[in-house]
Amino acid sequence: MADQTKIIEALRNEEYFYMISHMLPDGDSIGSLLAMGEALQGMGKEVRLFTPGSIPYKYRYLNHSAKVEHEIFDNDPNITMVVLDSSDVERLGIFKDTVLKSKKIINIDHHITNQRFGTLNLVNPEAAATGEIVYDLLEELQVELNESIAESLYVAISTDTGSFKYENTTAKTHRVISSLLEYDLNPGAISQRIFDERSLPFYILLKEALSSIELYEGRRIAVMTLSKDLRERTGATTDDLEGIVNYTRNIEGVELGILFYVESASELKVGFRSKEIDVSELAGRLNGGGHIRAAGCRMQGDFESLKNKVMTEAFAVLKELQS
Ligand SMILES: [Mn+2]
Repeated sequence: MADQTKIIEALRNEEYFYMISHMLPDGDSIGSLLAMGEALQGMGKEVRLFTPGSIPYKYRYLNHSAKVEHEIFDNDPNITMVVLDSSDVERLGIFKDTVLKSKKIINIDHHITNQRFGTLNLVNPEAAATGEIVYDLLEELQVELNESIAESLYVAISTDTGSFKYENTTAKTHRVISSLLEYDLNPGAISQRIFDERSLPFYILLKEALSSIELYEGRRIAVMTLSKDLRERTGATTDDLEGIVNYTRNIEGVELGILFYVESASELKVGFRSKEIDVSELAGRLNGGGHIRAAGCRMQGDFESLKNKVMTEAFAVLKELQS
């Protein structure tokens, strides 16, 4: 029996679920978590929702977001874990060990680099968002959606498609969105809240990020550098980092955009964006992962030598693209 069928059975038959999404939660992880949580509760299940780390302010208006827990919990290996939008268990942060102890782990995701750590895995890299997979599951479970489930799924799918601008957007995406819009959603208000409105510290940080840009390889690679110290000086939170890396790729003629975020003297976070290069593969060479046009990795060591290492790989993939 295919995992998807077994997952439907498990969701129908089990009584207790812990639903968990990844750290540094984004709209897809939060929206999928809230939608699926509310749907299962509506089916009479006992459900607790978890994210490692707090929910970004702009998503806190979503129904039930206040019910999401962030602390480690007592674990009973018989409780079914539903992990959403997480390519590997490391991304579960403090919940990793608890999840791995469970006898039943349902892994629902769309990252091409997903490690298939579940006892049941539903991984569909064709789906634009985990929210799209959740929509299909709820349809198969014959769950009647309501306005708040529809809004959570809308947020999940619209964020992971960059408001339907990214190339992961498909006809299927729009079919799903079309049926969600039947539930009296207000896409203008949602996109103003989720995409357009940013904090003032975000714009101050963006100014610093833009002035740090270096161009390489005939302006085909754009590199931004930020540090935790700089971020804190601007008053920006880690949420405010979201989306900044996109400004590298958006420069005319740039193929590959890189953001170096220096967390500490020995820790570096790297974000990749591209127009044609498969950056999930590039990130994979550096023990990271992600999507074809948006990926990243974390590295340990001193900044200058890590930067050299990343740039060497970046130059190599650009050369492969040209050849
Ligand atoms: Mn996602």
